[in-house]
Amino acid sequence: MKNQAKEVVYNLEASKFNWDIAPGKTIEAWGFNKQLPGPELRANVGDTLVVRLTNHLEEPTMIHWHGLRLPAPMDGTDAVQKPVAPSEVFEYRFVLPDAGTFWYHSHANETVQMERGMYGSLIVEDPTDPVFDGEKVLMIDDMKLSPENEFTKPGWFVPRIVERHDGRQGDTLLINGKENSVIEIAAGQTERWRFINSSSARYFMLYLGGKEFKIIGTDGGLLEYPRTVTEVLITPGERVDIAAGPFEEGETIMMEALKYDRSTFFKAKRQQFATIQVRKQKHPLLST
Ligand SMILES: [Cu+2]
Repeated sequence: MKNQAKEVVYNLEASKFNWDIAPGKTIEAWGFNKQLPGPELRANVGDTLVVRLTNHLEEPTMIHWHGLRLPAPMDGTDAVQKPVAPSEVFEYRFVLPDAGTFWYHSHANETVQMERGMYGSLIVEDPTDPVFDGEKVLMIDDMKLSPENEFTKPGWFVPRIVERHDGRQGDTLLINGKENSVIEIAAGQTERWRFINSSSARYFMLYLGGKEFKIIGTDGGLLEYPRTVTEVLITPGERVDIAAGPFEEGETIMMEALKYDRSTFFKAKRQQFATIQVRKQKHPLLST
């Protein structure tokens, strides 16, 4: 059966909204469709992606399509596009020439807009992609918040020079917009996990408690051969697809970022981002 190229349409509404990064911990986020990250966009290679952006913010915005090959006027930077003014609508429309893990983010006043959550994933599938038992998209981010859960201004707490040198790195660690999230996988399953580093400065050395996993894809799509490792570096903007599992029932595995020294003022340290919980094996005869 041959796949027909089609038009895939999404509406993205940019606005401010309250978002719980943890129970009782609410931030004023800026984002798309009142979600953090914004909606996951999915299409097949060869499809035409149509995204209608409506700007409900009080300032201009626009969307950059990170990692995609597309016509310059659709690329969403101020070099090629007039920013979308408040209450205006802009339609992005382009063909998806490559399969892989991509993402989108604001490219206007990024230090504010991106930091507050204006990003999401774009997954381009190929019918010939390897098949797994499941798939997850995991967007890595960090936020720099005050004890009152407000976004700190540059120069708050740390001198401006530090942020200028190191980049803005916060101690609120998020996977898909949540602190300390629990990621579930059934025992015996192997899943494709698509990691996207949407932070502005964090070098994320992915580590799953010493468990081996396979790197199957990177920014350029699938690798020719998978590579088995216990850690992999994912730099800001970068994507890494891994095959995770199989794990044993009842296992609890920490998803951590190992320390990675990139000569910053502050010493790099090992940090926990999420917990992986391995659930009961799916029964092949009972599953639908
Ligand atoms: Cu980008």
